[in-house]
Amino acid sequence: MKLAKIRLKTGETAVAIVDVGSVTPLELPDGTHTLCQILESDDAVALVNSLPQANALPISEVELLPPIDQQEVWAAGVTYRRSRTARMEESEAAASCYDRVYASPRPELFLKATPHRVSGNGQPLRIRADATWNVPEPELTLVMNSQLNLVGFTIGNDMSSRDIEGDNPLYLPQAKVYDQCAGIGPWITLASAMPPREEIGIYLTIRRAGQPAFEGETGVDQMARTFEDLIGWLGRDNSFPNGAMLMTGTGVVPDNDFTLQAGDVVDIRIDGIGTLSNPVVQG
Ligand code: DO4
Ligand code: MG
Repeated sequence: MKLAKIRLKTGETAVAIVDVGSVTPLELPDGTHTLCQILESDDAVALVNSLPQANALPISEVELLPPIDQQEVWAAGVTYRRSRTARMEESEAAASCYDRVYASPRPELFLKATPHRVSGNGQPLRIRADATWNVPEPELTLVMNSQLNLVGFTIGNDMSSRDIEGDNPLYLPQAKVYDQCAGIGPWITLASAMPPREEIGIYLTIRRAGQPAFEGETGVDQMARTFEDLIGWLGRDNSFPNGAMLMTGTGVVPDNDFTLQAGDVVDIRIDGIGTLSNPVVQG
């Protein structure tokens, strides 16, 4: 089952079941069930199936909102060999840090975004006005409830300013966290509906003036860590009363001479979920 947050033509927002080409809004009792509350349930599929449903609508008739309520968005770094190599190339000074973190038991984890910095499908993502080398990072994103149970998956775009990060690793929060720095969506696939981890492909296409300017792909089987390991480290002495999302790191990095431009469109497709598409703006 896939669940989306949508805005109807009336302006009302709703949680909806996603099918091929259509969405079915749920009629939530007194508006008391947010997507986040549904994800808290021991059996989200059963809960959703027990709720009254409105008529299905063509997906083209609704606006897809980011499938997030009040969750913090975290990210893991250097979980794929490709990311390790790219970071070591971008920063001579910090090369050994990236090399060490790839192999260390403790992963790199950082706070990526608060909900107001997140863009959903079709909404713009930003490249910083003060950055010169910017890339999208296509990342399978874990959706956890307040107990850090892994309840679903979505697509994340960990927008990154490589010149800022490469200048000094202490600048990482500025390279990663700013307005419209995180794409999340287009919806959440509940865990029971995902393919096995070794069958999940991640595909990135960056379009410029309608033509592919970069294409790349990887598979979650290339990730050096397990989901359980990452969630375990995230939860150490850390509580998430509203749940959390965790981007699991990128295994696709464009060549070093590539930088995003305003007007580019970034499409990230992940098996079992769908495609997250965002236009890029700057400044
Ligand atoms: O260490 C810098 C960030 C790495 C990252 O975001 C990734 O590997 O996806
Ligand atoms: Mg990343």
